[in-house]
Amino acid sequence: MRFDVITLLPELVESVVQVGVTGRASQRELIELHCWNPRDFTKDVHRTVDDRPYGGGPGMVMKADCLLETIRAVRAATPEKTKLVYLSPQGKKLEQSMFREVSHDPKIESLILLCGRYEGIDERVIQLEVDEEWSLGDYVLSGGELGAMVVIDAITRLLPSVLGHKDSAEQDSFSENLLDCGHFTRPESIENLDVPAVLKSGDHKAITRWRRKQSLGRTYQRRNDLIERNTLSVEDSKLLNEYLKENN
Ligand code: 4H3
Repeated sequence: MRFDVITLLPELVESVVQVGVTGRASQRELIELHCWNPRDFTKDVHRTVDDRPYGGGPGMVMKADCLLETIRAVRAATPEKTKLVYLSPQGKKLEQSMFREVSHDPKIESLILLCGRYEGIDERVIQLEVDEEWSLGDYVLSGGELGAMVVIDAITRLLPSVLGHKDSAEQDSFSENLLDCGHFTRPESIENLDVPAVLKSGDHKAITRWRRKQSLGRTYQRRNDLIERNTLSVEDSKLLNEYLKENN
């Protein structure tokens, strides 16, 4: 997968391919990141990227001209099968299913991620060029870059052969709209808190069952909206009832 990010702060976005899982994926050429700075596409001596908003008010707006020039250059350098996404609080709230779709869709070979700064970008750029608007959630950030980095990270770890263990992405939280169970490693006891005995039993069927029960119970208690979204199977309902009985 190829990511082209349009940003006034390329150093910030590039850090995502310098470390961790995304860093390794980039080294192994499973992903490619290219940053494009609209400042490089200005034509005036001051390299102006922003201007005052029509109608007045505080703050500045990113100018359309350098953004359109940047987008034109990006499109010339990228595959046809692309989607241009603007990160903003007005967008569709991101969730795992959207990342799963993009990571599996053969019609998408690359993503162009457009990051605003200041008060935002000239609305006409959105009308002319943006395919989708995506949001991290109901809060305002000083730029879209963190959103772009979230998108790159979340998609990269779903690409085949990025994660070491074959199904570790499928086992994650949200793979089935459920929260994850708790995880434990050595030592067996910390300040009188013991690892649940079943996890040391070697009984893999019992372990899978315990983890599923924990997932269901935690989702019910913390994010009931996720439970209400799908109807639980008979077996899952039974497990959830057991969890609720065991945990008062
Ligand atoms: C995305 C971007 C929040 C989100 C963002 C989010 C700066 C968008 C500017 C940038 C506009 C003004 N804030 N919730 N900020 O995903 O270009 O909002």
